[in-house]
Formats: sequence, C-alpha cells, structure tokens
Amino acid sequence: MPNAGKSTFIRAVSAARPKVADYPFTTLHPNLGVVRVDENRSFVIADIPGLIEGASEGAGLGHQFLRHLQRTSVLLHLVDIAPFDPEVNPAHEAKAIVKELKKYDETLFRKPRWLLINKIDLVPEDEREKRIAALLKGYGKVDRHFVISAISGAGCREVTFALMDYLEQVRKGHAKANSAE
Ligand SMILES: Nc1nc2c(ncn2[C@@H]2O[C@H](COP(=O)(O)OP(=O)(O)OP(=O)(O)O)[C@@H](O)[C@H]2O)c(=O)[nH]1
Ligand SMILES: [Mg+2]
Repeated sequence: MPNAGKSTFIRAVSAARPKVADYPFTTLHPNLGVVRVDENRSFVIADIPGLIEGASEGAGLGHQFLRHLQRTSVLLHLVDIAPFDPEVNPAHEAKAIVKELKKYDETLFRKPRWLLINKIDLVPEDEREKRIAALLKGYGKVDRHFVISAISGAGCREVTFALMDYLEQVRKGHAKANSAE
C-alpha cells in the first residue's frame, strides 16, 4: 500500500535514498538498492510505488511496475500495523493488495512472499502481541513474517540476514524462487 514504509525500509537496509514522505504515491519509479550483509555477500532489493485496490485495472501507479518483479526471488509485503485512521483494518488492506497481485499476475502471486509488519514503534507495547496476532490471522497463509520499525531500523537486520540465507538457498537450487516454475 502507499505509505506503508517501503522506501523507508530500503533506506534502512541499503545505501539507496528514495524520497520518503507522509503522503501516498511518494515513490513514482522503482528504486534499487544493494543490501550488503557482509564483505562478500549481497543482494539487490527493489522498492516500487504503492499498489491500491483496482491496480490491476489501472488504478494508481504500482501496476506499471509489477512487471519489474517478474525475476525477483521473493516479495516483501510491507504492511502498516498502525494506520492513521483507526477505522482502517490492516489485515483487510493487506488482503486487498494480495488480491490485486493475484488478479494482475498469478505467477507473482505464487512467488514466495514475506510479510513485513511495519511501524510497530507506533503501537503501545502492551497491544503489540494482540495486534500482530490479529493481522496474521486476517492475512492468512504467509511464508514468513517479521515485525519491524523501518524508521528506527528495529528488526530490519534480521530481515536482511534471513533474505541473504534464503537467496543463497535459491542460488544453490535448494529453494524455489517461483513455485510456478
Ligand atoms: N513511525 C513510523 N513511521 C514510519 C515507519 N516507516 C515509515 N514511516 C513513515 O511513513 C511515511 C511513509 O513512508 P514511505 O517510506 O515514504 O512509504 P512508502 O511505502 O514508500 O510510500 P509510497 O512511496 O507512497 O508508496 C513516512 O512519513 C515515514 O516516515 C516506521 O517504522 N515507523
Ligand atoms: Mg515509497
């Protein structure tokens, strides 16, 4: 979704410096960043414009860039766990995006997808467990999930290490980058 913190995340884990702002559709083009986990191990990450409901029919911008994701090994779905509007249900929003992805391209839908539950810093500590559980329940099946604060960097290194390990498995042929292949 727009405003979920995708550009903030790529800034946290790479040297890429895309614009970050508190309004939707800040990112208009994909940004690439190199994530270096140590001296000899790195991978490339792409930040794309946010998707919205109706994207597969042309609403918003994100669909124009989904084709750039065809060759990626894993998708990261950034979800804002603390939307500004308390009426907004993060699980509903997130599922709507997954539906768009499926409508747009089944093979993207079937790619490994990790859920990054972002903006945890905005949730009071005593509510975190409950809100995370509700999001996971509402979202449905997910390969892996991480709880992060892209703005403070909390939890972000764990994501990059897990990604690096996973990509090394993919490169060795031990894991599938795309279950449709
Ligand atoms: N409190 C808090 N704010 C965050 C976090 N991550 C991002 N933000 C804020 O959320 C707003 C949107 O962040 P962006 O990184 O621009 O979001 P985006 O997903 O790239 O948005 P689009 O490019 O419009 O699709 C900015 O005001 C960020 O500072 C976080 O972990 N915690
Ligand atoms: Mg952005």
